[in-house]
Parts: sequence; structure tokens; C-alpha cells
Amino acid sequence: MTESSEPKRIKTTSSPRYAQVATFMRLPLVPDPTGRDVVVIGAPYDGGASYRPGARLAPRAIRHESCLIHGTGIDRGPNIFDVIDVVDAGDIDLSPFSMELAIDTATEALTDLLRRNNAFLMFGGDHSLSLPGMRAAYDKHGPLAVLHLDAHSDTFPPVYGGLHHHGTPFRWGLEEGLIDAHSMIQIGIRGHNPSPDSLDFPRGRGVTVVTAQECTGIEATKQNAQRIREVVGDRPLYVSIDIDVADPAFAPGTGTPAPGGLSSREVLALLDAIGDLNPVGFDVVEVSPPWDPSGITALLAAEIGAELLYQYSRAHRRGPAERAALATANGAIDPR
Ligand SMILES: [Mn+2]
Repeated sequence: MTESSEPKRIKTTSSPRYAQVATFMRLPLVPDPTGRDVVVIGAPYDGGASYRPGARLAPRAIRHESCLIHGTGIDRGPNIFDVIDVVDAGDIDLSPFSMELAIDTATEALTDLLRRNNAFLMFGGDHSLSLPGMRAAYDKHGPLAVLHLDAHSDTFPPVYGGLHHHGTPFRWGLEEGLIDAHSMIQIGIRGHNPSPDSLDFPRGRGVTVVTAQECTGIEATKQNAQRIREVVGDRPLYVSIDIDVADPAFAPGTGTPAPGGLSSREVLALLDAIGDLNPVGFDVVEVSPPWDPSGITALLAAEIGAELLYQYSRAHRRGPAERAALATANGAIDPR
């Protein structure tokens, strides 16, 4: 598809938000993108879910809930899509019948995507998709720092006879050497651990684990954002957000809900650290629409996705000349 014939962003001034085919934040649908800053990609697969299924339906639900979001937060400068080039590439076609095949297919698709574009924002699917995501980011950048927001550490051993499930991606990420353990931080961890303690594995490798008990309130959130900056440093950063990091009051539609979690405000405020770092890939996983009758969980996932794109735009702004032109056209860029 040539540049001139490429679909444009839908104008909210001429098309009501509930109209047209839903893409993420009403971005252009470009199925085979090249040279973009960030590519939004769906990964509808939930064969790794150990409890409630349904995450395979999340990319569609999140796209629907995202149509209200403009792309500009208040007091945040120009529309992020005037600062970074983002398209929605649709979904990766993943076999619902074979975990190994799905993981291989996702790894290949995401690796190809990153070779031709700068970064991706993947909407799962269950959390097993983070392993393909990290493999693709490692292929391009080498050992990764990881920011992992989740109720669970997802470093569990294999169960039920297979190597992979939605509780194993960071175990294999550490075992495969994709992750620099000392540059990894997990936040929001809570609930009931099987024996032996599931946190022994990440802590034993040097991963920083911040429990949900350490996350209450905006002061704790600011301190945790600072811990993220310190742990990650200047390493290429992979960000993985399991929607169950949020309390079920804010995100009931998920595979393994855990009471006692973060508020949506605390989750969004934590993400502010990312714009000061070097993010290279994002995933938002574990939304399960069948358990989300009001759409509140998909709505939060959409807002998180928009925030991640904003943070990417903070971290990877265009050159000085373009910035100056944008500042003239749109008012000052957020100075943070
Ligand atoms: Mn998880």
C-alpha cells in the first residue's frame, strides 16, 4: 500500500466515536506495516489460561472500548499521533489448538514486526504471549530490562504436562537469558502462593519484587515509580501489564482475579516512569471479556494502552526540527 492511499486517522469531529470499524484509538489499519514508531497488534489466544478462559476475545473488546480516547491527555502537549507514527496492524492469527504452535507463530510474527518497526504494543491474549514478545525484543536489543505489573510473579514451573502456560513467561524469559534479572521489577504481586514460595525463583535470580501491600496510595506509587527508574536504568525496557494487577473492583474481567490490588489510578500513575526510560515493547494481557459484562476491564486496558503510547512518545520524541515545528503547530510539548 502506498503512502498516499494509506487510510488516515478517523476525525472525531466528523465521525462519531461509536461509528466505523473499530481499530485501537481509531488508528489506521495497516496490516503489513514498515518503518513505524509503534505498531499495535492483537494476539487473540488463551490456551495458556489455567482458570477462567476468554482472553482470546480481548483484542476486539479493547479496540471497541478505545474508540473514545483522543490520543491527547489534558495538559500533555500535542496529540501523541502528531509526535509518533502509530498504526494498528490487526491481529496475529494464532492456533487455538496448539500452545507450541501459537508461541512459535507469535514469536515469528513479533520478531518480523520489530525488525521492520521500532516497537509494538501487543494486546493479548493470556500472559503466555509475553514470552514471544520478549524473544522478539531480545532479538533486536539483547538482554532486556522488564517492568512487570501483575498480581502473580508468573515465574511458576510447568504444570499439567506442558512447558508453557500463562504463569510461566518470566521463568522462561529468565532461563533463556532474554531478561537481565537485575534490571527486572515486578509490582503488585499478591495472593496465595503454592508451596514452594513462587517468589523464591525471581528473588533468587536478583529480580526486584514489590508486593501489592507496598503499593497503596499516591506517595507509595511515586516511590515505586522511582524504583522502576533505578532498577531499569538505560537498558532496553520491555513492559508487560497483566490487567489483574488492578483490583477486581476495577478489573473484574480477567482469568485469575486477586482481591487487594491496585486502583486504576495507581496503575496509570506508575506508568509515568516509562517515559523517562527506553521502552522497546509493550504488552497488555489477561482481559477476559466473558467475565467483563460492563466492559470496565477492557476500558482500563485501553486506557493503559493509550498511556503506554503517550509514555513512548515522551521517551522517543522526534528530532529538534520536527519538535520545533510541532511545538509551533500545537503549543508547547509536555516539558517533563
Ligand atoms: Mn500474569
